[in-house]
Amino acid sequence: MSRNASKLAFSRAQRVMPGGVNSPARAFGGVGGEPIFIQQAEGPWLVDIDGNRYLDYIGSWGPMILGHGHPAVVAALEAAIRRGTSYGAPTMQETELAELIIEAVPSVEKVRLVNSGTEATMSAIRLARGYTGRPIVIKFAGNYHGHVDSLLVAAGSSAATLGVPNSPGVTEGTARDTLVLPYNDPTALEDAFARVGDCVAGVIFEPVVGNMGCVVPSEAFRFALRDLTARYGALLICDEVMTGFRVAYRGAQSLWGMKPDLTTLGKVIGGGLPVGAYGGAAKIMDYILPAGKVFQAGTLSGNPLATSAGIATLKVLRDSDAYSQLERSSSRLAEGLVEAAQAAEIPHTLARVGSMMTLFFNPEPVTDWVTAARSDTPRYAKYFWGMLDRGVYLPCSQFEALFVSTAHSDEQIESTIAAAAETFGSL
Ligand code: KE4
Repeated sequence: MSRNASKLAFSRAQRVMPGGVNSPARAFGGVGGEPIFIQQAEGPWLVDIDGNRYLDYIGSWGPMILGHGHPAVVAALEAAIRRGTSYGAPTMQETELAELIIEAVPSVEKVRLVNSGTEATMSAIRLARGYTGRPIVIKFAGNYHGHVDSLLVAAGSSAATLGVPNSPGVTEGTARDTLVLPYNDPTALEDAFARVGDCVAGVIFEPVVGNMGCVVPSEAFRFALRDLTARYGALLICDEVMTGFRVAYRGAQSLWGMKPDLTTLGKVIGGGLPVGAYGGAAKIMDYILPAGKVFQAGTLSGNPLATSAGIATLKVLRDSDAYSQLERSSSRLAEGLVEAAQAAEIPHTLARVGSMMTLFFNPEPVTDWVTAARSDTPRYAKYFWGMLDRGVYLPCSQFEALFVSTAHSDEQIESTIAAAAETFGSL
């Protein structure tokens, strides 16, 4: 496969943008080599600027659950763009998207639309601090919630200490109010609440982790999250930016029977355009300006193009058999990948919830960041490039999830499995 045009494009991009990309996740840092530049996409396909075609299992890191260029989404955007692109004034589309989200997610009574998942989590944290009057936020190692200063924090010398910055530009003062704990560790959470529980504003977690690879929370961990936050008066913030409308129409919280205080959303609800959202009980959300005093604003929040694409996407998901189709194709893909890895005697485990999954090059089950970090990342990199050369575009990191769309046909799932079997044989 020639990728000369991408090579030239990347060196040009590097001259004008840091690292040649607008998000480090796309820079192929986790697999080596240089990123490919995309010309266009349709259904399950990506086409790069060299004309190479790939089956797309990134789906823009989650949003493209219906595949690229779904007719309902294209029609909605074509109609919307003829009415203008942005007004800076309320529109019916914002209300309609908010109503769809509220109808789908029982724990959400009111919602505020923003432009990204980061804005959603940043605002939810500010709201939790404003609502409770408390400073501390608890997050978990291996969970990513966007580039929010107070969440770009690593665990201190021991996980029991408050956070230390893990990015230049994040001050000690900012990190000081963030406590980083191990995921799937109810005891660590209980100990933390015993020590600082009365100062905790909120606990933010991924209800199915996508950002250390796919990791499922244990029942004991899920119980501890809700029980301890309720007992100490802290808000439970369920970050469904990746899982919302992805793993189920009503989100991962519906799979676990959880009722968080706040939910953050993004990705799928924009249908590929920039939309984020945070929502929860009306009595909490009404603390947000102009109903309340917690400040949050945004020029393009609720943009008419983005909300039109989101509405079209959610209506297709709500009114079709999308999730049973996704379950069928995703379970077949998972089964085929495991069979191929076993046949090649590749040490691995696979975690899947709905149409998001990760094949870990790791013989032990991955339950937290410590176990995830023991994965064979060089081997993952070889797997990634072997699949790319066979026309399959996977996440460019072991610590991400792949996504199946409703546009992936049975034949394309089978050809992906065949490509994996060949690639495993070469590892
Ligand atoms: P954005 O600001 O990138 O829209 O959303 C941040 C975010 C928040 N919460 C969760 C659970 C997320 O997964 C994300 C973003 N996900 C990454 C991929 N794992 C986005 C890829 C990127 O940064 O380019």
